[in-house]
Amino acid sequence: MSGRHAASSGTLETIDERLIRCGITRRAFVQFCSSLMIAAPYGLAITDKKTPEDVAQGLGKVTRLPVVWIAFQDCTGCTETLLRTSHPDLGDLILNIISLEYHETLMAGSGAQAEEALRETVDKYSGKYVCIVEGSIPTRDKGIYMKLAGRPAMEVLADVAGKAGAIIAIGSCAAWGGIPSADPDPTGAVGVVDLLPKQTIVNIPGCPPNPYTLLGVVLQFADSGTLPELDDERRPKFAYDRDIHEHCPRRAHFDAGHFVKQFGDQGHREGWCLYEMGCKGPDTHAGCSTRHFNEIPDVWPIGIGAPCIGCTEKSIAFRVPMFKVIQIHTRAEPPATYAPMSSQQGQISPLATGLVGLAAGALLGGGYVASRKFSTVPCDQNPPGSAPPAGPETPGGDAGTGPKEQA
Ligand code: FSX
Ligand code: SF4
Ligand code: F3S
Repeated sequence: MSGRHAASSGTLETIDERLIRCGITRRAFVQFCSSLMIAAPYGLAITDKKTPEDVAQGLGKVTRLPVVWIAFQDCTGCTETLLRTSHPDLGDLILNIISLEYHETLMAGSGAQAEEALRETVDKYSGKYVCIVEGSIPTRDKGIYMKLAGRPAMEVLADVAGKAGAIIAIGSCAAWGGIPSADPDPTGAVGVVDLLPKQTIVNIPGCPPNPYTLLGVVLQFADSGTLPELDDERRPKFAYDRDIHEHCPRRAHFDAGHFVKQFGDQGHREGWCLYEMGCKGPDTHAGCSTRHFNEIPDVWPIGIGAPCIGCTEKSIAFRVPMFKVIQIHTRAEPPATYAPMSSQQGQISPLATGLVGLAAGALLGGGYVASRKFSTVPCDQNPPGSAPPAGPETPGGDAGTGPKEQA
């Protein structure tokens, strides 16, 4: 179904009409479009090879897509990530770009009134709306662990998602079970795809995911009725095709063999690599290292000094302990733009630092500064891939037991 087709029903406005009516400036909309382009540098039809003004012009003509948002076992983090922007106007703008017809957390009505609103929306836009599902669905004991208006969540899902034009499972809970499915999984929590395997479903895992990924998918669907290309896990490739490690700002320290050994140690304070603290970045596909949260630079796990827990990966987050060191399966080559920083043993070559000083005409001063920068904490003599790392003193309490690798 196409958003433009929906326009012919005469019931929904275009994005331009809505923004003008609500007094939202063109500048704010163009800024939003430029953020969307950063989140989806390629692979999203609405932003491909365009300028922010082109994107704004194209999107302005699109009919606002009716969205029905249902929530099951979750923490509401996915809703928060969409609306908890660093400037409140952006949250407003987002709600004007899509037509959020039903969302239990955000709507004023409750009880029978809310139920009525859901029924009306589903009937009115049957086959045309996008159903966004947040949270996992309990299946144990016939799904009795979560009911809405007396109906098990499984039944609500089949009814509401079943009549949608497309389904988006937002967050790791809706994509594959997430936190509620962690051992011992008391409710038999599963993702949408487990219950509706034949439906058109886009998974946007992350706990929470980046909101621009969701908006990109919704807007492409509104514009052309198509979905972006997906990977084997049904994740949009434009947002999940690279691993965190590829563009991590700490990658140079990984290559140089500089590893944090304990939270708060000198290496941690200097921003060294968190691999030995259990960082799952090398095996985790997501754009967090280049697309930070809340539009604030460095607001993402590694940016604030915490290891990536692999929240977008079904086989890692809430399955592999947070601080356990993993074996790397998808080692990325250093980007070509990085100058080589380490010898094969993972140490800075004294010759290299000396030459830098010589070239600057200040051998002693330059060499001293360079050696201070890299030598306050000894480099790891056994970088990943050469020999097992020494066991970090992790909060899990299993320090000193040697390598703790994922099977
Ligand atoms: Fe929370 Fe969403 Fe995590 Fe789950 O995100 S941020 S527990 S993925 O369903 O609200
Ligand atoms: Fe960054 Fe983690 Fe890779 Fe280290 S292991 S470079 S902290 S992604
Ligand atoms: Fe999740 Fe790792 Fe990004 S924990 S938010 S995928 S840095």
